[in-house]
Amino acid sequence: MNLKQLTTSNKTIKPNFKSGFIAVVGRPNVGKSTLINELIEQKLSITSHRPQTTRHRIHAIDTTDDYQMVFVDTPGIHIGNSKAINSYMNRAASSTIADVDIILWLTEVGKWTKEDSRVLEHIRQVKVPVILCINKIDKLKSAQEVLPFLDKVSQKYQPTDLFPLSVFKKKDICALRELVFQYLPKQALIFDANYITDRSEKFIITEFIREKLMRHLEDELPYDLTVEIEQFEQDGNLQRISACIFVDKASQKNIVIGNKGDMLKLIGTEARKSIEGFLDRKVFLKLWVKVKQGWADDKRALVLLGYD
Ligand SMILES: Nc1nc2c(ncn2[C@@H]2O[C@H](COP(=O)(O)OP(=O)(O)OP(=O)(O)O)[C@@H](O)[C@H]2O)c(=O)[nH]1
Ligand SMILES: [Mg+2]
Repeated sequence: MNLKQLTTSNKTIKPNFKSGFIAVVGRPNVGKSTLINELIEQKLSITSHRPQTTRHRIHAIDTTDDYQMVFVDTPGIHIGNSKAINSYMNRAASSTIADVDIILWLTEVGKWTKEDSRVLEHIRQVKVPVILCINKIDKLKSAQEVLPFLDKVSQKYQPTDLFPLSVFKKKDICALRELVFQYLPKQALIFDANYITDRSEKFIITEFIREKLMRHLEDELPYDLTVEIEQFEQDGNLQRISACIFVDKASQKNIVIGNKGDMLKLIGTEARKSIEGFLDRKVFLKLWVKVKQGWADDKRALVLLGYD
């Protein structure tokens, strides 16, 4: 494609335009999804204090006059869980590593685990630039404290760049974006300039509902549930959404509903606000809870529930 001829939003794309896929990978809970939301300055990927929040690969697209960065959020690569859904999540992450222009590998300062070593096994196979991000340095009392961890990880692997950061610091996010820009290949837009994700509105909405469930429910319960949209209709400026929360056991249904429906009401209110922010219109959200025993370890059920 001739870059000079490519136009978008009535603007000519610059001849030095850059674009590419940037995988964000790492073990669970290191801050991958939070980083992506900060990089694109929009909430697309769900986050929580719990490991294994992200279940699907999601493209988050940032387009300017100079570049298009397609960040690929991935589930945390993990060990110890052997259900079909865990294999699906690990596969979604490891297959992404093999097929991008740049890798952002996230770890957490001071906490190298067996799962980081598992990620390293995948990273060793790649030939593209790898930026090893040491996240959560805001937890340190002084910047010096990062040095022993930098030493430790450098002995295991020499990335293209080592980049200590806190995802919550704007300065760090800007510096990381500039570093990514350096490694982006010169090429035309991959997606239309108006796209922000490869996922549908319905997908993002099920994720927002699941985020509230991840954040409010305790113990193992959030891992035993999934969300499916049953009705999605626009009525003027009102979006009517009906969604079903599938749990694994009958006893879990009562916990999700809560005492006099309190929990479901809380989840519904918080999810509705997030969805309204995302869609930029009023939302009427109805939530149901149903039991679908064994769904997380049933390959056919997983496909029907969107884990394909
Ligand atoms: N203190 C601190 N906390 C952070 C930072 N970045 C992320 N977190 C927190 O770490 C937790 C996990 O963040 P996520 O973005 O969901 O992590 P993830 O790597 O996407 O996790 P999975 O989807 O489970 O693989 C959340 O509670 C975030 O608020 C950071 O720089 N500093
Ligand atoms: Mg995540």
